[in-house]
Amino acid sequence: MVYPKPVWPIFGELAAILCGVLESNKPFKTGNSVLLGGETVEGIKRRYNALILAHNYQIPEIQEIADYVGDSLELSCKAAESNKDVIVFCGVKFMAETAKILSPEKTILLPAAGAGCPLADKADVEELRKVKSLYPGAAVVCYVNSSAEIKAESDICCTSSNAAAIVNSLEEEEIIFVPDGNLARWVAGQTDKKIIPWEGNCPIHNRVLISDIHRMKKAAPDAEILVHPECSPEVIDAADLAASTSGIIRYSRESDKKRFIIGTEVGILHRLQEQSPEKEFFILSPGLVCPDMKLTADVDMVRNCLENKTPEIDVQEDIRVKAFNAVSKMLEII
Ligand code: CIZ
Repeated sequence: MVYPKPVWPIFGELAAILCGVLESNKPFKTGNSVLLGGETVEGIKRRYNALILAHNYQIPEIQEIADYVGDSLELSCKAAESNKDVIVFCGVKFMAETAKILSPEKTILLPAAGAGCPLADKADVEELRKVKSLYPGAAVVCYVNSSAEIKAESDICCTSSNAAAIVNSLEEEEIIFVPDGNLARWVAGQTDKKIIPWEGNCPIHNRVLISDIHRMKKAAPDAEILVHPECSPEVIDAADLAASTSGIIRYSRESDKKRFIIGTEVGILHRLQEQSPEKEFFILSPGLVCPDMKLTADVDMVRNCLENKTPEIDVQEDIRVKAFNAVSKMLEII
């Protein structure tokens, strides 16, 4: 098959226009006066015409040097809106891929070459095609935590903050939801549609136990428990709120409560504390540490990645065009 030649500026502009809808929930912008081997971060970024993005789960040191900190979609939109040539995405591979899907004309760098996502790895294109053949009338909704190939095979993408709205916006009554089974079941509770869950999960969120909730409720009975919908249904049921990382950050900032127990990756505590310095945050379980997120271990890795322009993330053009359709359809709806 022959695919049309890429029309980069059109993709970039379209992504930026579509992303405009996320403006109301702006990622938090950090300062960046830290020295990177004698040169300020500002200096090194200027030299390379680069933008540094850090996911909410990154270590504090990395969040501090970033232009923007946020969830994967917010950051990919920041990349699309930016006029910089080089984007350093401090996160994991599917996030950098999403940025490349929206901004093919830019150089997207991922400082930690091996930073993957075991949840994204749970979905395989051949398996998905088999499931699709079993449910010919079903739409496929893929969570943003998925490979570019899975996005390309899906009708529409979603994030944890818009998953139920995306599912409810579709005409189809049957939805194959890939790859997170816990998120799929959480969405099933918010729709009349039949959800066919993929049985993948995030080993970090899935590790949280109901006994963690009981233990922490005893230790801090006045605190509210906020968990991510990648946690198991029992944990979600026992919590006060299930929400995306940006949802957890917004809720705790706006709430009258003073103490919160957080059921998502520990890196988020830095941003929570920064946004609400007068409040107290506790992690729900000591197991909430993502080894892939922690592979971006220090600022030197970011500098080396910029100096050497590697590891660079690329997405095969035919896959990228199809994946762009799934991501841009989501952006049209939310
Ligand atoms: O989309 C993201 O960044 C992830 C992994 C979770 C979230 O809820 O923000």
